[in-house]
Amino acid sequence: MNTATKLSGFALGLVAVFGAAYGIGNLADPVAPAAETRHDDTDSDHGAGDTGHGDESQAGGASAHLPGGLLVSERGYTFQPADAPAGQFAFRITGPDGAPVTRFEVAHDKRMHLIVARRDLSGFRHVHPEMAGDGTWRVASPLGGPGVWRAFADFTPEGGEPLTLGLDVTVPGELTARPLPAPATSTTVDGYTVTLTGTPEPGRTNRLTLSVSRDGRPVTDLAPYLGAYGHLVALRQGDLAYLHVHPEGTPGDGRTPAGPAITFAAEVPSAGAYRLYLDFRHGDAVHTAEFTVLAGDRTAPAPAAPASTTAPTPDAGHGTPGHGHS
Ligand SMILES: [Cu+2]
Repeated sequence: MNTATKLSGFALGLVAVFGAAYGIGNLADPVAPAAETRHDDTDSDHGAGDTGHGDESQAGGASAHLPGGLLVSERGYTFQPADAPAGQFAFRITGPDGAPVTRFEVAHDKRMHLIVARRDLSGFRHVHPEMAGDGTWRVASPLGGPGVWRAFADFTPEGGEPLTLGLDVTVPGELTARPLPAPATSTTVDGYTVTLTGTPEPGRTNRLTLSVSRDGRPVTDLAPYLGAYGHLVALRQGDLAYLHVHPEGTPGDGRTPAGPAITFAAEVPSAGAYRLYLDFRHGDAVHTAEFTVLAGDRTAPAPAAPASTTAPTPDAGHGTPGHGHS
């Protein structure tokens, strides 16, 4: 495979890197976006990476390529909350003309993916709102309790490029801050054990493999969910920069097994702590397995709960973060 050649090109910019998540390797994903979505910075960021290792070229000047989800408004599109009755969450995406957008491309089976996580990285949910004719999206509220939540609208405007906008939403009430769980390579959810191999290193594409078992036996009959055997979202601690990563291979392509392993190609935009959320389907149910991973400098201080939280939250029972992964 000439995957490495492709990767060196993709690594030239963060936007391009995230684009690679959709089209990595020889996966012919029909919704694969063009890697370049913006041309408002120097042209030298693009197109020169096919001949060698371009990893260093962005080190000093990547500010124009932000990870997804950090902005509430980008490229003329704005994520606006809308009034909703109790128990519902509603919003609109307005376009460059200021009017609500009503035409979206289908990407991974849906026109709109709404992901939420509380700012302390707890409470992750991935849901699919329904759009009314006026461009208002509504869904049963996925916000699981008091606190400040980050909502991510992950969509593709018709004829446009994929975009993820982020919006803070406050749920009133008494907040119990939760420290970030320590890095781990295995977790359990709903009776399944999910094991992570691979470590993300900034500045390169990393292969992450998540293997699913139940009762000690590998699960080999995962069901396709949104056109894949797994969906992986990574959120960076500190600013909740958003990476949505899709696996290598697609169900039914004749070479991608239905488990136990789901392999992703991912690149993280910096060193630091990330929370990974794997959505997978087995039978009729969708499960979400969560991991904390550390990228980059593992001699750095261990991640802690955000310093501004009011409650001191000693990391009792979580061991020593920062050196726990192989
Ligand atoms: Cu979705």
